[in-house]
Amino acid sequence: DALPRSFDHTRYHRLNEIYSILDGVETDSELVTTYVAGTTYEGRDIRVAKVSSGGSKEVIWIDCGIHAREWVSPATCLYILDQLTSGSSEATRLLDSYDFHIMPSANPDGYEYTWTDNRIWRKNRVPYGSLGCHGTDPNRNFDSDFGGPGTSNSPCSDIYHGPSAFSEKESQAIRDSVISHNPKMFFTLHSYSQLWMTPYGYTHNLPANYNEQYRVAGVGVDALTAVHGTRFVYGNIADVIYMAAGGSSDWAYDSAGIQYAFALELRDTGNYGFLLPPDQILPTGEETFAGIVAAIDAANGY
Ligand code: ING
Ligand code: ZN
Repeated sequence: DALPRSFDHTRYHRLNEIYSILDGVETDSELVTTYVAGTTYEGRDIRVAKVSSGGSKEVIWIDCGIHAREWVSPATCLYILDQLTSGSSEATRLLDSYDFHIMPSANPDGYEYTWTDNRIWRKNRVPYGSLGCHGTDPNRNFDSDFGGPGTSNSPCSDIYHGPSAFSEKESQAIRDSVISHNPKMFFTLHSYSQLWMTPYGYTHNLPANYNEQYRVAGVGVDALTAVHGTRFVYGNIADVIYMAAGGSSDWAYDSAGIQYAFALELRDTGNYGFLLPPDQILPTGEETFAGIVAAIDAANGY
């Protein structure tokens, strides 16, 4: 449509650019309001864009960038926000039934650190312990078998679970927003490995509705692959990647009661890894959006 657009999917953005884009779309689009879900240790806002055509509808939750170095994840949240505010017939159809809550940078302190100091930093930046180490892994800090397999109690580890469940502002922000908006579906976007994952990470046991989550994941993957031929593997976290306790999607399913709780690993399979070239932002966004739309429709029984 004729509205000014502030999106640029040809490069990665610093946090202030991401937030300027949110400000721009909030100003330009009647569909968008933003809110602050939390404030980090270093004082940065953790912002969420709510996309809604009015009324109170079922909610779709999408968070990106919980791990700092996975740059294509925030970029993909911005692509999804662009699509949902584009005025397309598909966006209109989706917004007739759903409100979307999109958190493009769930770990802003870590993300900025990857731009200024260490491109492959993963965690947040809170100092813990006597060894001068920084950072808790927010995706080990949820109350889903906290401290269980695939976590570390060392503040120097990349998978440090933190001193207690929900000790961190980043996990608190997701918890509090999710609980208050009660989404029907939960998507958390990581990179890399090309996986569409269902609970659980903390155990090889399967959740009660595993067959249904697996069905919807399969529909999502088929639609994703149809766009550019990108192959994804799907299944439960513990089997398709590794055991990992304290993850957000396990918490979303077990504690928040969300029946569709997916963790996606976007491009690639390791050729570039976290350093995915910016010319892959657009195709990654296109295929991921197609997959998520198909999964939403599949969960609605289409
Ligand atoms: N992978 C995820 C990680 O946190 C994951 C995999 C997802 C584990 C959901 C547990 C729950 O290790 C990356 N690349 O971060
Ligand atoms: Zn990750």
